[in-house]
Amino acid sequence: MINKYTIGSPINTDAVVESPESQPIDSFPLKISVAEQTVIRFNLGNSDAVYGLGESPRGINKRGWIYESWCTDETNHTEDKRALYGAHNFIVISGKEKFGLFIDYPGKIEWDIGYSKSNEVRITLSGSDADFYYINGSTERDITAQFRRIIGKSYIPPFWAFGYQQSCWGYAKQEDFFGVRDNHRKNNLPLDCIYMDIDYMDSFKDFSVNKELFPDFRTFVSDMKSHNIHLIPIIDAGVKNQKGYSVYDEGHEKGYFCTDENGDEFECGVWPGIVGLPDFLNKDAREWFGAQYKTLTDMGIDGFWNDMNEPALFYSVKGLEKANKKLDELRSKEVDIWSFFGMKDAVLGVQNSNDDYASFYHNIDGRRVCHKDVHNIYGTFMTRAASDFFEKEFGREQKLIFSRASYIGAHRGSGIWFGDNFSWWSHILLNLKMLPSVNMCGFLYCGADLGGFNNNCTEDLLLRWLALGVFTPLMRNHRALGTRAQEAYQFEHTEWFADVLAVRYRLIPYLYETFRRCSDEYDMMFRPLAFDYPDDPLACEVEDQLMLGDECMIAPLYEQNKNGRYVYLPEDMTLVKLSGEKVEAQSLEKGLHYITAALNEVPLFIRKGKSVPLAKPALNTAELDTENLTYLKG
Ligand code: MIG
Repeated sequence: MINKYTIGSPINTDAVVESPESQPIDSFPLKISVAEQTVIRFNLGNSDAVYGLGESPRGINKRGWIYESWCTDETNHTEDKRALYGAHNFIVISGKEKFGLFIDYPGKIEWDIGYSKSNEVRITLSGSDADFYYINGSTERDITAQFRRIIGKSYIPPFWAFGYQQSCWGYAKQEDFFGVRDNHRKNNLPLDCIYMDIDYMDSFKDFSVNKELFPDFRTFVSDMKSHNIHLIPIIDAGVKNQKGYSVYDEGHEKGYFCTDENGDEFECGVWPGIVGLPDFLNKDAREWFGAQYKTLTDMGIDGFWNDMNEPALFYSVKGLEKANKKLDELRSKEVDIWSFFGMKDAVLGVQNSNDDYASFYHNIDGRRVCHKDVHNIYGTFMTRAASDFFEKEFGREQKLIFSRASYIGAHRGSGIWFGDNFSWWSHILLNLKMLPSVNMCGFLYCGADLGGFNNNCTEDLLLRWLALGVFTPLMRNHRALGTRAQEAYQFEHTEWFADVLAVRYRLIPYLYETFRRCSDEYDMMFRPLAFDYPDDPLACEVEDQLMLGDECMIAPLYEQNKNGRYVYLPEDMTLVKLSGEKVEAQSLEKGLHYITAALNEVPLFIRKGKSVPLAKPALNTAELDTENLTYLKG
């Protein structure tokens, strides 16, 4: 049962596809004070849990911290953070009383979930007007399914997007890409996609290809495809401000870029230098930007990742001027410790500054709207530009597309990846914890940078991380420029990587079926154990295992120098260790067990009476035999 309540005239975010009639706000079941900043408050029972908030820091149970909905280019996914790249305003309260709450509001929201007062939730919007959806249901899974129904079905990518994918910020020349392909094939390592990061472009100009690096791009793409490798280029939000660059010229002429206080084009700096920010919230501008992808699809490209669309701003031209003035001022004085810190703050403050987000404007159906009031839907509408175009031009499920920034609603046309994590053991666990939360918000096609984006990866870290990534729909190894090479063939025991990656391909028929079913039935692919065993207090506290589909449980190893870990079984299950073609099964009883797994083994727990199909290993999805399957039985 879903009730909707509306305050004022909210901006249409397009998050919801099936909206019930609004009820009078005085019948809203929670304490709500409507003012310049609308606030909702309610109490929690001592043992209530709070689930949701999609792509956020911290635990599966969100209680005990303060979060923000504010899409942020956050390069440090540490516990002290409040926001990452997504703004996913849905929570489920799980206690004696169970309910769901979705706040459809595109500006900033603060979620104090037992941070100021341990038994109180206080949600503060940065404005007043919003739609609120209050959802009653018998279980957490049912409440979530009801919510998922109103936000519409989740995006389904092409089948090949379930293959293993290799990425690196730094691949530039054609030879780099050939090398990645050949080294995988040579070492019996499966691979379906190679990513092209910003270096493939000419001067970081969207929809351009560097001619010196790729003299015949079309042939290059089709050559890769003849080896069953899809190339996936990146597209950044900002369009290089350069006369003579047709995308910029056209956008400028048509007034499709965001404007500043004076109505002039808002100028900010990102990778290409000064850029115009396309006004994706303007329908015409959005259609225009979407159509630009054709330049690359015409050359055989069939997948993209949209980056920097929070939007990330290194600086604005005005912000940089202001900072420089401040530096001049401070420099003219004798430098003491305070002016030193003043300088530091002046410089660091120019990036992703709130002043900048408050100083540019959108044109939404003729209405001039300040960016800060709609910040959280910017990235979604960038990705919508692409996904709408793909659907119109090629039909559903033909193109791979995923985004860094997102709001609920983006899940209908695209996937997401979890941004710039680190090669840290703790980030395997963070990856696991985000999965059920983003699934609750409709994002099924998702995954983290396996092996970690920042810092140097080690062989054991990558193997353990891949043993989780084997289960995530997006299975991509990606790293930052200047970090230690982490392709599977870069390490000592290449055959161990072949063992783990083979398991992915063996599981693809199962994962793909489960994925489709979850999209069709508004279900979660990954669930907290609490959703399946709500009456088992031990299961309800588990933060490092997940239910997968209706058949399995996963419990990856996430600590260095360990051969095993404790796993809690909420019912009798069969533990299977998968490695290459090998399958080792063992029945285990409900309770706590110490299970071991070698670095080349993937542990998987199968529920009693359930079975999981397994294919023969393959080197890419095109060669995968999805007909002749054997079955793992629980
Ligand atoms: O400022 O394109 O999250 O995956 O490799 C960094 C370079 C910009 C951030 C993305 C990352 C990508 C990187 N980008």
